[in-house]
Amino acid sequence: MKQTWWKEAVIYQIYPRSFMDSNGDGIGDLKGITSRLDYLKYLGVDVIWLSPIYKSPNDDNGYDISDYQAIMDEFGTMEDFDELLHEAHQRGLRIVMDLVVNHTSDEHKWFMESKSSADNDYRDYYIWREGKDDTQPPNNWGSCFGGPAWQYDETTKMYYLHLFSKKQPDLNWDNPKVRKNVFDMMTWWCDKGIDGFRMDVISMISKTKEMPDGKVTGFYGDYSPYCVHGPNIHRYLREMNEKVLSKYDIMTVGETPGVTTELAKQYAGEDTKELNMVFQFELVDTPGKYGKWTDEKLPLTELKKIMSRWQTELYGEAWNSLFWDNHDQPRAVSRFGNDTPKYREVSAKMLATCLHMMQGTPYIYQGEELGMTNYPFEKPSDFRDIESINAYSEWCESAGVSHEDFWPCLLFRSRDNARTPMQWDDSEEAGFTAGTPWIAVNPNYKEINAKEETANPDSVFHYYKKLIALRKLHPVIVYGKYELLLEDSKELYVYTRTSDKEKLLVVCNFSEQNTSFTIPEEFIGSPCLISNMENTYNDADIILKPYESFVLSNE
Ligand code: TEU
Ligand code: CA
Repeated sequence: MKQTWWKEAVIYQIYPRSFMDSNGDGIGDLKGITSRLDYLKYLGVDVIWLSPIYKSPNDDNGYDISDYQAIMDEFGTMEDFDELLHEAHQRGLRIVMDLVVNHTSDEHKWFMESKSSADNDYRDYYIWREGKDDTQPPNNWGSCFGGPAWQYDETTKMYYLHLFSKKQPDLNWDNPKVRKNVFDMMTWWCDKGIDGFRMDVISMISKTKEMPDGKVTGFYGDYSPYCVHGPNIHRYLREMNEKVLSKYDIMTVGETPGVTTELAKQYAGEDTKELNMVFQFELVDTPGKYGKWTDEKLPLTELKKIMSRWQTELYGEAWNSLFWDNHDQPRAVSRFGNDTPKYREVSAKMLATCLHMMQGTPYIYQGEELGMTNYPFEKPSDFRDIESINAYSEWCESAGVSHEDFWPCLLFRSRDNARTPMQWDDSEEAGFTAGTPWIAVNPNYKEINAKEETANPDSVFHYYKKLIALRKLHPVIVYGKYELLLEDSKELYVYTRTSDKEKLLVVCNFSEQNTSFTIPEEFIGSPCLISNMENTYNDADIILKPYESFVLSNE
């Protein structure tokens, strides 16, 4: 297996709108991020992934871009960006940009041109079709954020495709001019000195020419057989690699909804010359009661099966990202651990142990290192996210699901859980802003905040710091071979990592019960690298406390 810096790195994801506000307008910004770089350096991460910071009307918080080479007004200026990049590099931190090129904003100049007439030079930059008849869109596809995936446009009396909101028209990647424009723009950022790209829904850029109705699931037809891993996807990625990526020492991670382990070997194979790693959702996108909306936890045996398949099938062949949460997911500790005061810290540490000892590049989503929790939303108007707002109206107001049934599902899965402001200290608005934040601060900020946790050596923060440091000392964490033990246990997640020189035993109690465990012979008397309890692991037969976890090394 090739050794590379991006396999050894730990990535920290920043959602700029909610990270740090420097000027009191209630919206996080670039200067705010620069002011907190020392905090990230102290934590020990290597790379920062910035969610989009480009000019945008913010229909989907920056994932709808109207100018790829300008900064969003609320976030600052290009000078602020240059300063951020410079200050990051001064500290040995790299910056990876979000690249959103499946779609643009409908306010992007390409789209304004494209819709202005059917023979405009930019017409073919997007995907236009005639309706089935005067009143019906070209087919039955539904968009990711609710409603149809087609929007009628008066000017030319045709429909355009938008797999996300109607303010996010899909680009036509079959047009070589689109590819050239995108590659030139990427080159421009690389020449500025950025360190990589996280590519938004990159598995969806190539669409089939035929666009038949999809199988109806929920309210609309499913577009995925025609738009996900489409006919030219690998050709376009290899072209991007050849024309841009291969010329720089950068890392690339493809957000690849729908990817299987087989396909990952193509997208992010050791030698396929496409991307460095995939970012896949098999664990977090398990279907629920109402589409993605559910309040049910995934059983541990199921979780282990999914995780283990990615661990074993990619070994030596392709590379994966490791994450429990991001800006589209609920908070890790609320979803996979236990966010009650009694177990929040210990279960957050257990989850971190479980993930950071696996094969793949770990991602920490802002606030996860503090054990930040889901938000106690009280009413529909508390939500800011287009997906949550549309889902509530689609399921409750149109489809007649009762508020009582849907509400717990929305609370459990809403993307806004991850988007509440970073909790810096116990002052008003958690030290995030001197003004009124664009989305409410979690009321638990007096107990859970960076100031308290950086000062407390037993905090979740210091536990993450220690895990990151261990990764630098023990190559087996990056390159070792994974093996699952106790497959059928409903309480324990136990696995080993093995290299020529060292073998690790990773033990995590996912349950709220005391659970017995026998340490395998070969690890008896082995030193403990990290544990979330005051415990020594010298005896073979032990009782694990709720959410206890530890790692032994028989180097
Ligand atoms: O998300 C893509 C994606 O697959 C989402 O549908 C995701 O599964 C969903 O948000 C989970 O609820 C990316 C970005 O990460 C997301 O923030 C954007 O809204 C989306 O693309 C459109 O750009
Ligand atoms: Ca601001």
